[in-house]
Amino acid sequence: MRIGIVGATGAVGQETIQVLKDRGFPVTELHLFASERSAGKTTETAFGTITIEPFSVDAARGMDIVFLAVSGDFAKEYAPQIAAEGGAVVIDNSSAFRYDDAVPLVVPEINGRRALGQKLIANPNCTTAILLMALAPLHEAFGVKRAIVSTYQAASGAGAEGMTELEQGARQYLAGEPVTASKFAHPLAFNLIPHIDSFQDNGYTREEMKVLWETRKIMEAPEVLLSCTAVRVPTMRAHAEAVTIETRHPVTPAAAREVLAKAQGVTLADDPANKLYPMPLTASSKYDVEVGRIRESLVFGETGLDFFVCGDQLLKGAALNTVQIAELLV
Ligand code: 11C
Repeated sequence: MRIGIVGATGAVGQETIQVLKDRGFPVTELHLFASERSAGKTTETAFGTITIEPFSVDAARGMDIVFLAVSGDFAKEYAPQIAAEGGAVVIDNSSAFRYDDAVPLVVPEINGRRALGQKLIANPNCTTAILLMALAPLHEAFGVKRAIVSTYQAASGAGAEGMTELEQGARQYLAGEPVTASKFAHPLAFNLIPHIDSFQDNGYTREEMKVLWETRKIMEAPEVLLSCTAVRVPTMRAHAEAVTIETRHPVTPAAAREVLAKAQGVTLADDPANKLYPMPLTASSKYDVEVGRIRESLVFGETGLDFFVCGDQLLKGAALNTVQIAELLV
């Protein structure tokens, strides 16, 4: 298949190239599109040395599948043009179309069938995709009524520049220098920032609201109540999330473990006696999302659970999920 990646020089674009290679996706041509600034430069990839091309709608339309790893504004303008009659299938990483009823929002293990026959498919926010790998199987088995989520989000959520800023900030801090911040609202090294994306009128951030909106759409469960506190933490590339759920049907930690052990894309990491639980360092660079610390909720009793999830933000949160969507279409 002729594959195009727009935003190919960014963290998600780079990861997408590698995932296509690692999963043996049938790539016959790979075209990397980026800004005028990068166009003409060559880049070493798992598919060999490739010259970066300036983006044009015509060139993108000539592909079979185009991955968009760019801003929502760019996607809003160009995705419909690329996907229009005779054009390419577009898989969009941004939030531009996620809440559009006509556009499927897909996590293949959960609602992959929604992607079939579609020309424009939205990829969820990384925080939602990682959460739902655990939440959706539990919802199917026990019916999730309400959920409370607290996130611990890695620097990679802010792209390659966010990761560089964390690294530089750590060096500055340890050298006793002032820690500078530009991608993040405050210095991130040795800090936590309860502020991701913009604040909304209800006091939540847009990142927090995305988790609710996208959970309802992907699980096809508009009745689920969920609130989220999203926090940026000084880890590099795996998001972690502490989750409390109230279920419709009784649930035990053992029954939940049984469901999650069978869930695709999930690794149970739940043996506290042996210090085994999900952590950013163990979940990084892995396809599976780790789930552990599963216990009966002290608040909801036999209709509630607490657990911890951790997944690679650039993989299941972005590149891997988009490539899995593409695999459904092949
Ligand atoms: C973060 N979740 O960690 C964000 C990044 O809607 O695709 C992804 C934003 C999005 O900052």
